[in-house]
Amino acid sequence: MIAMAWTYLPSEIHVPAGAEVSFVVSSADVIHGFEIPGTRVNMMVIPGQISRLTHTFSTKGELHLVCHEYCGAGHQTMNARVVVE
Ligand SMILES: [Cu+2]
Repeated sequence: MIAMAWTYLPSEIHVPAGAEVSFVVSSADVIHGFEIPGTRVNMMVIPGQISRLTHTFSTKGELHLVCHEYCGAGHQTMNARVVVE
């Protein structure tokens, strides 16, 4: 995924429940956060670097991916949807 002010691309992802999912993320502009509250998915996204993290979602449902590092005027609106199916 790509993080940029103030969204993630893609802004919605579908992942399988019970499978190990690898997130590979970079930033197109400034430092952003990458957090899915209620899970251990939590990392910084830094321009020029690739952030990687694996996670297994055990239950189906819709989760929100949010930016937890202040990145400018639209920071509080920066999110994406993660659908575990
Ligand atoms: Cu932000």
